[in-house]
Amino acid sequence: MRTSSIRRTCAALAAATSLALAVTACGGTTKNDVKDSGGSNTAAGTANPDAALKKGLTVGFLPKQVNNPYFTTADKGGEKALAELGSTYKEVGPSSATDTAGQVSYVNTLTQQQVDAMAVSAQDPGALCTALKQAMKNDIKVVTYDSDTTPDCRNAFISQASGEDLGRTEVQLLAEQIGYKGEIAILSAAQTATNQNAWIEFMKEELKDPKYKDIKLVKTAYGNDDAQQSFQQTQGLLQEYPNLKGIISPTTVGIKAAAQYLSGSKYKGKVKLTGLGTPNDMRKYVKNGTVDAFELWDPAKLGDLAARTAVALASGQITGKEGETFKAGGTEYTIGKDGVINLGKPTVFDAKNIDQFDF
Ligand code: RAM
Repeated sequence: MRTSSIRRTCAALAAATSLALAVTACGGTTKNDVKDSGGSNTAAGTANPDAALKKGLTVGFLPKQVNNPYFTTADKGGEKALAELGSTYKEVGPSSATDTAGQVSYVNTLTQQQVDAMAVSAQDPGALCTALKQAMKNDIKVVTYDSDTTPDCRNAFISQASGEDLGRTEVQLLAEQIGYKGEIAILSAAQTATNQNAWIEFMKEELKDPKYKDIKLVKTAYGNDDAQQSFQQTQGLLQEYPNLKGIISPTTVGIKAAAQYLSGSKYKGKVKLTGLGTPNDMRKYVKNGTVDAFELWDPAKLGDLAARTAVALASGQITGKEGETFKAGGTEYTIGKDGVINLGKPTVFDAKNIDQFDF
């Protein structure tokens, strides 16, 4: 057994609760012996771009929320990529987007199970950090995807698109739809969500441009990525602000619930709605005139890149440092500042193109 393997398995032992795992971890032949006997022998912290991609790894996906169609699509992308790479996929996660303690315990479980890497979408960056650092101490590679932690709590972040682009373009889309005038509100996900909070900051930055001087952001509401709460929050916004002209909902759960509310109300087509949604969720609201245009990336591609990055990290091809490059599914990616890897540009969907997409 290599030193790193011993360090890893015995450190994991500290976190382990079962004797069976303890025996496996510090005695006999383990999965890690087999795995580490071939492939690269990269010292921690030094990337070897020529290292072969390891096979037989296990990568755990931990989304914000398992019963959210967005994450189902994203994680399926990860599963497919791992099958192609000869590694194993598993998914664990809470069913509520505000079950922060649940997410922490899933990280601990994956650590105890000694997965090779995990891909995590953070509900609450603060809460997850200690558990993720513990995972990394156990030589488990950590990538965040969709919703980041702070850079010291993971090896790399797979960003769906530049946060600045997303925040600014959502304001631009809505401003055009309401003729650059009137009250607007934001319907977000959980109050702690790193991704939504980052986008909202850029929305506020964009709104400082004098061309939006007649637009007023009156409230940010939180529907917690729960369909019913998001529906009620939309209803509440319109009761509180009867002159509301538009809503931005940067969450697939929120925008769908808001569209559902608006389409059955007197506000249909009058109060404009944009944000981030899946074409399959939003198709009917685009066709019935509730929504003009909204945007998103392909979640499956995000999951695919998260899986490929996890395997590249676990194989020692990359360490997550700025400037390192690697190939994932035929495309070359360069790791940016703070270990961020950008998937690309989002797509804007409207009546003209929505039927070309199926996710
Ligand atoms: C929801 C989640 C996810 C976000 C998408 C746009 O499904 O909040 O984190 O990226 O919306």
